[in-house]
Amino acid sequence: MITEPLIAINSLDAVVEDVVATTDFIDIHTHLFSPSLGSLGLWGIDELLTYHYLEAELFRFSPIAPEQYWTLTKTQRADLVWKTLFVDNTPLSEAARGVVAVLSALKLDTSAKTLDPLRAYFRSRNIDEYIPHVFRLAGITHAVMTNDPLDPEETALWIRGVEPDPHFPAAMRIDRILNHWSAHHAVFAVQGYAVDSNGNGTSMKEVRRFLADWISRMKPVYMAVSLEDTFLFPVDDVRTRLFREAVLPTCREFHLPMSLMIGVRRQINPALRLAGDGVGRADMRAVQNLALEFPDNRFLISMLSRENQHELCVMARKFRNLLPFGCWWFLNNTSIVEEMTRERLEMLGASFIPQHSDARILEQVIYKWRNTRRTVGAILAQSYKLLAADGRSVTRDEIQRDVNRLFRTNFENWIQRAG
Ligand code: RAT
Ligand code: ZN
Repeated sequence: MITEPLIAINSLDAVVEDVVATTDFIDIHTHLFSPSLGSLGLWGIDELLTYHYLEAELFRFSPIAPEQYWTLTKTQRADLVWKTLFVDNTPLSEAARGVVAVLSALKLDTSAKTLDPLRAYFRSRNIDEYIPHVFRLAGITHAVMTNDPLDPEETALWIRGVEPDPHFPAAMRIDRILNHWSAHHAVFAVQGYAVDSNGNGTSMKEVRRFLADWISRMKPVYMAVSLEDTFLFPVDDVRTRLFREAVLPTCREFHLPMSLMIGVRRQINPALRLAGDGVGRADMRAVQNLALEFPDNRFLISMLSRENQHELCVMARKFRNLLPFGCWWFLNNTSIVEEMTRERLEMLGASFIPQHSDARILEQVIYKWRNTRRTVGAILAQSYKLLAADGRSVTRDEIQRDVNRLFRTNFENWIQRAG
């Protein structure tokens, strides 16, 4: 019998780096769209530069007023961001460095003085060949979308019929239902569902019918919501009833996990539009109460505040129906990803999902996954070194098994497990 060799401590960095580099990942939360959803999908240099993470940074370096910025065309905005953050200043931030990494991976000029040559490159791409090329550069096989059944632009496309794309699984995002019932319940009526403003009468039954209809249309791999830092459960409100009587029973009926992304403070500076959201520490008792009351539901959980990360690990040790995932949004910076990943490995072993990209623009998956491989790979190698120093060396197969779990099969099992 041939036995796999044990990896010597001084080879661990190289072996882990190689395993991480050669394993295809699943990107479990993005804002990308399949080509079948047409113009919703964003890509190219103008979109990359007008990413809201960079717009927030623009206003720190440029005197332009947000109101004036929004009057510019997208091309003018991209020019201003490029000049401000990439020519007049060094692109040191994570989001700015990301654009550089994308251009470099595509073999484009990272120090261009004007955007014209870059625009010409992106214009000449054929999207059907370009998407697989970008996925290959990013080392991913799937990008899970974020699909809103109450977004007028998106619903029109789904109702007309969307060709399912195996590389872009859908995720049904129900913020408008759970967070803004009073503003959106009327749209249910337009789609033919009998609900009222208080969520009484037939409302819960009709929301279930609505969700079931959209599940059959979108075939989502999970349902999702983002929740504010002040989110509490249970309380005496429509949202608690929606969770209890419509959303979570539907998840159970269709064997779908529920993804909760908690801790956002929406629109703390509305003048910045999409870039105007902030973060706050949340009360983890809401997660505890959900996990305890609904043992037959599976939850994907991402907390936005750094201060909630340790509590989330403790919570996941108590409730097997919680699967922590990602270093979300403001946490997706090398220093914080390092800290969170180390903490999660120490407390949960390989029973979590280290990262998702949250990409809004196609090419961002290149830099976001490159960063993840670099940062998480080094931390994983360090864990194996400690294990070896304490008396147990590992084989390449074992490393491969862990990397598969972290970046593929924990998710696959979570979405496939019945009940
Ligand atoms: O990371 C982001 O791009 C945010 O604007 C949000 O979209 C966040 O990821 C979310 O899904 O709500
Ligand atoms: Zn997101």
